[in-house]
Amino acid sequence: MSTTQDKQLSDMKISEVLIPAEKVAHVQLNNPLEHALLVLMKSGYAAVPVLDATYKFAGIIGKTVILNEVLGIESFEMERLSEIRVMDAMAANVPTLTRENSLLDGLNASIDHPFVCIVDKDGYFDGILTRRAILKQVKKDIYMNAYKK
Ligand code: 2BA
Repeated sequence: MSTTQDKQLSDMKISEVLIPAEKVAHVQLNNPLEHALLVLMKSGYAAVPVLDATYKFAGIIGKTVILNEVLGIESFEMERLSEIRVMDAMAANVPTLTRENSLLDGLNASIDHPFVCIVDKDGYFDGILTRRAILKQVKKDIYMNAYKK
């Protein structure tokens, strides 16, 4: 049986390289932007998924969007961080895939997105597919094909 080690990217499914939900930093729809900014700063990520109270995927929130929300005419109005909720600032219209999608589908989506959120058939959050995971597989493919010649 072939393992992830020797599989071609074109034969792989997203489930084989997914970062599972329990390892992904996230925030919730009702959180104030202040909490979201804290999660982003502490984790070091530029953007993280947003989930509802039942762990269904709702969107993505990032540092740039948060800072834009509190940017006034001449200064940042930091008190607004506690007044605005994540649901009012997040990007909701982002593509999602399922763990059964091919890694090639993931590669296509990752051209425009640093990470793609993976959901199950009912919309529950399953994890993320990162550019890093895809690039590692692309590198393996290139090395494997070069070695075959
Ligand atoms: P960024 O935060 O812009 O991170 C860009 C790349 O920088 C990451 O690429 C990774 O290679 C590196 N990096 C950033 N912060 C890191 C950290 N705390 N630990 C290790 N490496 C770090 P990718 O791994 O391809 O991730 C793409 C994007 O996926 C990230 O963009 C972030 O928005 C999101 N992401 C990745 N892992 C996550 C996780 N465990 N929880 C939440 N979001 C995650």
